[in-house]
Amino acid sequence: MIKFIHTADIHLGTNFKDSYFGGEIGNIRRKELWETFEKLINQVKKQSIDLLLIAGDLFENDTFTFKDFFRLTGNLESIPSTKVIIISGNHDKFHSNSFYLTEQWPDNVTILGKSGLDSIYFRDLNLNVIGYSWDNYSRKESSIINQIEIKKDSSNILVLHGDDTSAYMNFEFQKLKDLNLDYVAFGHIHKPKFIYENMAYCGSLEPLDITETGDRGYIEGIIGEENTFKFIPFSKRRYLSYKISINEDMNYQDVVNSIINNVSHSNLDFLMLEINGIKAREFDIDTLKEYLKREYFYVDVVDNSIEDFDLESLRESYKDTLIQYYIDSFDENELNEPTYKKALYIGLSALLQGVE
Ligand SMILES: [Mn+2]
Repeated sequence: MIKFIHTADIHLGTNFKDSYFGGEIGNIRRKELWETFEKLINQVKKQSIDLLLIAGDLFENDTFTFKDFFRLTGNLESIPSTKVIIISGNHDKFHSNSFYLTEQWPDNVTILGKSGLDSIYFRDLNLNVIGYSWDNYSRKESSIINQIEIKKDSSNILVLHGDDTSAYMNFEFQKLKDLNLDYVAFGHIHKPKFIYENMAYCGSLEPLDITETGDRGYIEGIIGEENTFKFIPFSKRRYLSYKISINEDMNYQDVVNSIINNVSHSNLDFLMLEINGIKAREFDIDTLKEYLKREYFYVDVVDNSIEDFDLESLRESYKDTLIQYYIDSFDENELNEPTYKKALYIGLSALLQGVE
């Protein structure tokens, strides 16, 4: 039986400078990437994992320092009985000064693909691991797939970084399936996804970009009498996004309830909230923001809602103007229909802005 953990897209060293959060939160996230990676190494120890697969983008070439390298190899050294397989991705691709090529890595680490398609056979596990890495040269990858040879009478795992659409390193999933490998470990797409039951993207270990919503973690696999592969949520934080559509009849508590009943709730998570619809004039959005800020680690509210209008008083104030005619052009009975009402309100907001 072979027990493995499949991870990828950890992006150690990312400084989050250009990210949505940047600044202080970016600094925190940079540290947390390390901490979650170290937690994963502990998990490897605790579960006596035979094989740790890192399918590309382990670190960020531009910002990964020598100190970072020292910290990384210290971690990998601490699991000497685990075989660590690394391929490079587009963010840590090989170049002349690459840590992958210039530095000494711990004995239990194998960097695959230093010159094209590559493999290593572990006799004690009767396991063949095939891998391919990114470098500075662009190659058409479909041909590489034709060169993959599985080792008969042993288990075979393939490690790749790419997808079925990119210009560089693209492969057809079906073709890989036809190779009848025991498992294919993909990196590159940050959202965890099983392509087939034995071919998967583990996703990023921690969500990196604001769009990386939902669970993040790694894949745990067993190759033996029965093969099992399953996703394990593991990230410290999640980025959650929620769009709420409100109406003028909802009071503060209605809006809060709708949010907490529909979005999971943890003070470790980021919440990206978009508010649409029509908001009652008494509704206090700042109180809502303050409340959510206490409930989540980070909250971002985009308020697209339109404040409810008092149509009668507007008609009075703007008697015999375009605004009154505009209001009167809408059928009062149909204003119960939310989209109809919203159309009136959008037009009114525009007209009133012109008046101011
Ligand atoms: Mn990546």
